Amino acid sequence: MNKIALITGATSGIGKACALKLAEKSYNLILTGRRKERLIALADEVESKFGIMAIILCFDVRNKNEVSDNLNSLEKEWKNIDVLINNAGLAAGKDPIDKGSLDDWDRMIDTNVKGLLYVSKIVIPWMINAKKGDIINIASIAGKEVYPDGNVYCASKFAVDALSQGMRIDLVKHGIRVCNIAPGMVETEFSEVRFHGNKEISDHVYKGFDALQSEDIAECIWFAISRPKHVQIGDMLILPSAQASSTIVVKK
Ligand code: NDP
Ligand code: 8X3
Repeated sequence: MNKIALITGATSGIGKACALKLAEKSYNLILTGRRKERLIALADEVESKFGIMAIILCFDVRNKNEVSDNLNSLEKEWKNIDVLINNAGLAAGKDPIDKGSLDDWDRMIDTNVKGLLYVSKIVIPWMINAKKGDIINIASIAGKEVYPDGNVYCASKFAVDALSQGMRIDLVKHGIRVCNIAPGMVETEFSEVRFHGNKEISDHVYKGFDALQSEDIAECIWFAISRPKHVQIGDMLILPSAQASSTIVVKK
């Protein structure tokens, strides 16, 4: 059987680009997300274009029972996961700390931190058993520096950064590599989600400069996982050339 990658949040953006990149590299895929039609369409696409096998699991990473029921339902050979990409995540809102919504805060913390943990908790023992594996956690530049009105989203991504370090420390003895991926601005559905579907605001975010595309991040992830066994890429900060920090972006 080909190598196997499990990608959370494969219905869009970075997760979808990772699916296409790894299918091109002959990985069999476990594609997860909430939007089933998109998962079906992507599975069909990668199977027909690249001749690999893809299975879909439709669940919300915030729901620990859904996570464990779906992942534990995998057949034994599909539990032999080589690469876990913890990508599902979002920002909800961009408000000063005194104005933020509790619902937005719950959504971000439950998805970006607890969801990542729920998935990892199931997959890590399989990797330990196999004495191998790559875990890719999609953090953010927002997990390296806090910016105005970023408060809770930044906190959730600082948590992902800390979890990447913690996983690396605890899993090194098992031969598992952990890579923290910290992108700057990537043109995906991220801003549409963040601004609750307000296209007028979200369309503006990536205007006036060449934003990163999802494929740029997938390429970096492929670089990390395709290093020889003795090389571990611990952390990558990936920015558009027009971006110097969370708040400094040169726009035309
Ligand atoms: P998209 O909105 O395009 O994709 C987000 C993905 O996450 C979707 O596939 C979505 O699937 C999935 N997702 C969200 N919530 C849940 C949930 N509760 N359960 C299961 N899946 C979920 O955004 P990006 O591709 O940009 O985001 C991917 C990751 O990259 C996120 O962690 C984000 O924080 C991070 N990131 C993004 C940056 C950017 O500028 N775009 C920069 C730095 C980091 P579905 O809705 O079908 O469930
Ligand atoms: C997404 C990048 O700068 O919008 O994590 O927070 S940013």
